[in-house]
Amino acid sequence: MERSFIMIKPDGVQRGLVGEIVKRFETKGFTLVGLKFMAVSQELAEQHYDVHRERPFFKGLIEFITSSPVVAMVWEGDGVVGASRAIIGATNPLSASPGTIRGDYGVTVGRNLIHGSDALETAQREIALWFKDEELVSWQPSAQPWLYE
Ligand code: IDP
Ligand code: MG
Repeated sequence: MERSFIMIKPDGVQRGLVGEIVKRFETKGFTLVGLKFMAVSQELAEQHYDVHRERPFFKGLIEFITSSPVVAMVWEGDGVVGASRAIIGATNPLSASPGTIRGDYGVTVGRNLIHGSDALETAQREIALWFKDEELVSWQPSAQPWLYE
């Protein structure tokens, strides 16, 4: 089944939103298959945001992501990559719809609380970058027959 890489950024952790954010993925019906609370190294941050290396905000973004711990997660489910982007909301929290995580809790693009993979291939790359195979647990939630026909 499809998997996505989701990370609660330092502002989400510092603002005490970990439980609230995890809850949104959990109650939607997605399955948690990996989770770790961690400090992010300069190298990992730069690899993760490699596509933005030439952007003017890159330096500030790396400083922000490495400034304080994050929660790195892998969630599984049908259509989880696209659905996660919808749950998260637009990159700029001021443009993000109410009801989305960024729409409900953020006010500025440089502090937008959470990352979610933007496509299947990106998800595969990011999961491999952040997690070892043995850190991911394949399991069958007992609610599965009540979520999928
Ligand atoms: P996304 O997180 O919604 O996929 P991207 O465009 O991939 O958005 O940008 C990655 C991250 O870089 C954003 O989530 C945000 O933290 C940061 N970022 C993007 N654009 C800006 C900007 O104009 N100023 C400051 N930070 C930005
Ligand atoms: Mg992105």
